[in-house]
Amino acid sequence: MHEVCISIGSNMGDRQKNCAEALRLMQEKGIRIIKTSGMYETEPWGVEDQPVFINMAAAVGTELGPKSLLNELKMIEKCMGRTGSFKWGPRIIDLDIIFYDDIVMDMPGLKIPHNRAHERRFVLEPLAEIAPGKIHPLLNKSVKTLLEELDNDQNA
Ligand code: PH2
Ligand code: MG
Ligand code: MG
Repeated sequence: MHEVCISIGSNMGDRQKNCAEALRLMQEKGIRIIKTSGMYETEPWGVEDQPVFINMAAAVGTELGPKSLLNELKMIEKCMGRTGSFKWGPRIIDLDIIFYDDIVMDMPGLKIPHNRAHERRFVLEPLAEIAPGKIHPLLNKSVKTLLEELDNDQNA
């Protein structure tokens, strides 16, 4: 079984319910939910003029390869009513693969680790709750360390 860290976000509709529903749908598709963080209300990053987000993290177990898992997650997003918004725009649900075992891959549409995870508090903070010791395979630093570095960065 492969261990995958997923970042979950929503800033439209009933945000808590959307995150919970995404977890339920993952489970329904045979993705094992190992651990989940609490839900965090976070200020929008990138495009600031949009509703605040709920973000959380989940550690899951799956036999699916990275690409198949991504397809399943995209199907869940679509099934929950996500439509094509603009980049960093508002969404009902967003399911991002942050880490997949210790894999490093760079394909069009799928970069693992997620290419901006280490710069984003809304990703690192929930993740640090459930997997503080997880090592970023490119930066060779733990999630906890990356979050601390972000805390110390005046510009973050
Ligand atoms: N997702 C984005 C862009 N900005 N900001 C917050 N706070 N949380 C998100 O999940 C988020 C964001 C694009 O995926
Ligand atoms: Mg995202
Ligand atoms: Mg996404």
